[in-house]
Amino acid sequence: MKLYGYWRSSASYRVRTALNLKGLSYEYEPVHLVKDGGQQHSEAYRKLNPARLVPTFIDGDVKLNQSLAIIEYLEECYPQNPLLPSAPADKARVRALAYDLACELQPVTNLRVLQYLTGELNCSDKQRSEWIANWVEKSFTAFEQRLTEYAGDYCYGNSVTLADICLIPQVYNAQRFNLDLSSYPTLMAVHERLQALDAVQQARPENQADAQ
Ligand SMILES: N[C@@H](CCC(=O)N[C@@H](CS)C(=O)NCC(=O)O)C(=O)O
Repeated sequence: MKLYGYWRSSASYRVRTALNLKGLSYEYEPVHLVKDGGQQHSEAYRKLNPARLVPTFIDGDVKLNQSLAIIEYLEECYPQNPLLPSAPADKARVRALAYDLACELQPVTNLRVLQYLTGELNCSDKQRSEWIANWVEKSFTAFEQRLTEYAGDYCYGNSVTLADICLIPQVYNAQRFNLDLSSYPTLMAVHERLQALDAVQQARPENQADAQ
C-alpha cells in the first residue's frame, strides 16, 4: 500500500489515522503542496490524480482518491478494528457526522480556496483569517450540539469511528489558526481522548517524514 500525501493535509491525515487504527502498514510518498508552486500541480502527479489534490492511495492495482472513499474501501477490505457501526441508522449517523466536517468545513478552508481569496480576490490576511474563523465557528457549533446527543468517549458512542477520524484534523487546523475552542467542551473532550491513542499520535502531522 502506498499513500501520496502531505503532512499538514487534513484529508491525508484522515487516511493515515484510518490505516494506523486498522494496523495496516504502508509506504508514504510526500507531495509538497507549497514547494515549487505545489507539487500537486506537477505533470507526474496530475497523471496520478487529475484533481491535483492529496491524498491518492494505491493498494496493488487499485488506485483511489477522496479520503472518505479510501477509508470506506479499507473498511470493506480490511474489516479489523471497524470504523463504522454495523446497524444502518448508526452507520448513517456516523457518516453524517463525518460529512459535516469533511464536506461542509474542510473544502472552504482548503489551500486552493484560501489562495484564491488572497490572490484572485485580493483579500487581506485579516479577511482570510475571518473567513476561516467564520466557517470553523459555524461548523463546530453545530458539531458540538450533535455530540451532546451522540458522544460517549468518542464522537459516536464509545468506539472510534470515521467521525473521529474527520474531527482530529479539523481541530488541528483550528488550533493552527489560533482559534478559541473553549465554546466546544464536548468536542474538545472527545479530541483529548483521541489524542491518547497511539494510532492517532502516529498519524499527527509533526510525526510524518515530510514534516517541517
Ligand atoms: N475531499 C477530498 C479533499 C482533498 C483535499 O482538499 N486535499 C487538499 C489537502 S487537505 C489538497 O490537496 N489541497 C491542494 C490545493 O488546494 O492545491 C478528500 O477528502 O480527499
